Amino acid sequence: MQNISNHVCAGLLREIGEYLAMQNVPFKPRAYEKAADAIDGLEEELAVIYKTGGIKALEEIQGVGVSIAEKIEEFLKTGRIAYYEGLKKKAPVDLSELAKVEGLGPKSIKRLYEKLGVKSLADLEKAADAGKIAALEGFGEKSEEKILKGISFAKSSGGRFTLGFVMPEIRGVEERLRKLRGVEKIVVAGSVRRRKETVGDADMLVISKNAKPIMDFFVAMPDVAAVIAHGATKSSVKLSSGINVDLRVVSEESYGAALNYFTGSKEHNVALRVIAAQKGWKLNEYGLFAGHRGLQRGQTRTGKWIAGKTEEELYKKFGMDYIEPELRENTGELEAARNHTLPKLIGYGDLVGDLQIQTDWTDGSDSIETMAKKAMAHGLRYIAITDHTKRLAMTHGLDETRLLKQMAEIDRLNKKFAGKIKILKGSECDILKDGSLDLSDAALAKLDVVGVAVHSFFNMPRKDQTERIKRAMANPNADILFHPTGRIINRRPAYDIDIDALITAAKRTGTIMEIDAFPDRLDLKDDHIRKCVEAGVKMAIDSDAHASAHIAYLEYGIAQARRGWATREDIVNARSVTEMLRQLK
Ligand code: DGT
Ligand code: CA
Ligand code: CA
Ligand code: ZN
Repeated sequence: MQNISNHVCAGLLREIGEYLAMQNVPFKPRAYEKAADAIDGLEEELAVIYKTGGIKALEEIQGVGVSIAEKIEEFLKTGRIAYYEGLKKKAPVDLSELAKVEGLGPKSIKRLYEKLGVKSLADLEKAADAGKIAALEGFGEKSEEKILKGISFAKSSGGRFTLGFVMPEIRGVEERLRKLRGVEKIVVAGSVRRRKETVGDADMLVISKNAKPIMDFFVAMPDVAAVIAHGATKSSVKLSSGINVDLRVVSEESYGAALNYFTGSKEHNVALRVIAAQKGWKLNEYGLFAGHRGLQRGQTRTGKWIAGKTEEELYKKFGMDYIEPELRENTGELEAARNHTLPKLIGYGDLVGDLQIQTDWTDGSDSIETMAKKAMAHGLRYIAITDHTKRLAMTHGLDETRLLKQMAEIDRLNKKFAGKIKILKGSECDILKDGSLDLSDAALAKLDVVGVAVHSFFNMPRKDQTERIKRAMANPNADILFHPTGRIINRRPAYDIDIDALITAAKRTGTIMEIDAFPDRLDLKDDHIRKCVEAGVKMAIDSDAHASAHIAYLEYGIAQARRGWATREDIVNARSVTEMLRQLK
């Protein structure tokens, strides 16, 4: 079976619908669109649904009939849909690219092709720039403006990868380069080093006296799909995964300045340069210089060289404490560094527990025992098993009876693992439409850790959605609000909620807010975390693992917590199990 995400499958079905709409086929386009929407809203992976229930289970998905279920099956099995490929071959335009432009539907794409020969995004931009779209009947100036705006959004949001997708690839490249002769130092900079939740491209720096063989090796790596640039000091490639990587050679004496420059963010760099200028200095990727007049780009020793060998030294010259890369977004870190009030961020080795883990009792793929063993391998001292509850029928969610059975199994395993790891009894209890919980209070009261989460009715009005979640948080059994905003990166925006009101409610009710570490969730976001820190609301960093390999995702949750200025004290599962349990309701 192919490893295909729901998002990719939904995208393909949507495209089928668009091709059909271009051919003026009635009804069918809407059916494909509906099925795609339903799949996008699924909590469960299609592959899992199919694996457990076959094509019949696919047909049970809202809006998915026999014919669409067959196509999903074909896609899951072979990674292709012949029907889609046939439609694509017949159509002359790049629909997947053009349909990304907001407000541009299949019908208008068809007209733009027939009247103006628009086949691609580039054609579209050219036509709009030339004012040709405004002149077209049924379009006008307003829609041309809208199209131009849509093009720039499609350009800016497209092509960003989640950190969790990029990180393993880039670490692989880094390791291969590190082994080469002549590499004195190799380091990843840019948004990857800042651990941003999504990454445009990866930026790497290497110190070497003989860079040519390194550049030659870099552009010839087996997973390079295209060489964008191949030079003596800078090369750029596109990996077969789609990620672009820049590699630059820097000199040892300006290593700190270069690392600082290429780590960014751009906003942080600009602000630091302004501070330098106020002192009569100049800062660039070669170093920090006094008496900047006459200094040319590329000259390293003109002007009086002040600092640049290490980043620590650089910040010190500014009278600042060292600023961790995760903080470099120009959101107050420079002032705090100067006032010596930067927080001591939670460390990458500080977690001792994981409070959200799904198993094969519901939609996870591994047993409780396998998850526990893997958690031990990661150095964790405790985990909470938090399977879904009955309302999520698709996941085979637990009712009160099965929950009791699971608790007995956990008791058995705890005897087996005594002294090694503690398995806590928990739940990812569904928040129902009215804010009540999916399991009885009596059942929840028996558990060690209760997470509550929204998995349905994403489109409620802001006030209602906020009230609904607040009601769930007020339940004396609800310990943690799981993935509080529900956003899924590159797929689904957060549900409309008043996050400040939820943080206030968390404070009042003693509910813990989760930082869900799953790479396409990373929910809470950095600015929400900062608000929790300021409000004194405790958080938990959880993997949301649905397979034992996912426990490694905790790293991305820690990164997110650091980007939100969180310290070890802010995170409950950085504490021993006894201390952690004491912080629950
Ligand atoms: P990304 O790739 O979009 O995820 O974000 P970054 O931050 O990696 O940005 P990128 O790859 O364009 O550039 C890498 C770093 O180089 C960036 O973080 C800061 C620095 N940089 C790039 N352009 C400028 C600029 O125009 N001015 C300044 N001061 N720094 C820049
Ligand atoms: Ca970058
Ligand atoms: Ca770059
Ligand atoms: Zn799940």
